Amino acid sequence: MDDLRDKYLGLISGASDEATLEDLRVQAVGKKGEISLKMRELGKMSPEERQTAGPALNALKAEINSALLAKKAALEDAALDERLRGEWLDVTLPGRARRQGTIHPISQVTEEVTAIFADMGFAVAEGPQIDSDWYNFDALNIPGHHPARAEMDTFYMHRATGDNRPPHVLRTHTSPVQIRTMEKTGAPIRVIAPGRVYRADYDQTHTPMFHQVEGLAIDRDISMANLKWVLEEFVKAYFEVDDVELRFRASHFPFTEPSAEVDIRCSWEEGTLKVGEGDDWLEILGSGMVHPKVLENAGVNPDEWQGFAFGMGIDRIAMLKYGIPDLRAFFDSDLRWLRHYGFAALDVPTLHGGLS
Ligand code: 2U9
Repeated sequence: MDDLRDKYLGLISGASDEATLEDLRVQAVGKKGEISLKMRELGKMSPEERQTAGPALNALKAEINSALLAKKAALEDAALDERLRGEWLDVTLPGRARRQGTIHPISQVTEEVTAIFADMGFAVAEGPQIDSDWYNFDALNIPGHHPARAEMDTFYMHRATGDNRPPHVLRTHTSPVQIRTMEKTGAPIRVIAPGRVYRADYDQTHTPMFHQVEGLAIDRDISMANLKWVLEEFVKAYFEVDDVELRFRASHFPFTEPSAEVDIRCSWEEGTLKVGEGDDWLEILGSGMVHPKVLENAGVNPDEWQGFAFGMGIDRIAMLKYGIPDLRAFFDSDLRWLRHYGFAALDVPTLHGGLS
């Protein structure tokens, strides 16, 4: 038994991995291991011999088992130490500067415009970018033969030959969103609808996709005076000036009557726009009182309700405020341009925290 103890304790202490340890366990204390075989021999012994050999064998088995467990724990500790040595890192090293993304001027301006109108009680409405020609044209009092349809350079969605249903289009303005809002909630309404719009046009001042924000306020007694106040408040907040002067020029849109284009007093000094002073006028948006036919088309009774609507180009007002010279660069994804004109992430525009 002393030989067995010396042999296995020596082998266990010299084992260098868990697999060797397992082999040793099977050899020593496994079912057919040396100690188990010795235990089977107890039956052939005299009762006196059995009385000393039995407990001694049990003690040896227990000693080998605990040596196996202790060695296993030691091997696991050594493996962990080895891994930790490999994974060591110096937490006192300075952090590596990472390139940070920026907020695109169009996203920034959309947020700014939203914050300003939200402060005046306008909610944001959204809708599909592909819509039926009813929502994009007919409901807005633009019938099939109307020149405005041709003027808008519409992208028509392809239909299979023989499919005679009316076509769908990429929306040419966000106005279908307001039609859907009127249908869904009825009057009164105060919403703005910012989003992408599409027209087949590409030159220095036009891109086939651009962004608009339109507004709609419907109530029992809304007038052009309310429109003027809302637009004045908007222009002051957006351009961050205390005073502005607005000029309404008579215009024509199929969906508003009367209609007006709105200019703001400004000056250009060395190519820099100053709003609220000077001898120039800058056109920034179109507006008017919603045409009774449009209200009717959207299920709002024009004998009971009336309201104003306006529309402006987000890309254009972004260029004006932030001095961005070329519209097409907005959509080039040029990293240098994005870093130059982009805004800090997480710096959310609010009226109290500053817009820009
Ligand atoms: C409904 C009723 C009326 C929205 C309006 C304009 C005038 C307008 C242009 C500005 C620059 C488009 O991006 S732009 O080229 N928009 O001049 N938009 S009134 O009138 C509506 C909209 C929805 C139901």
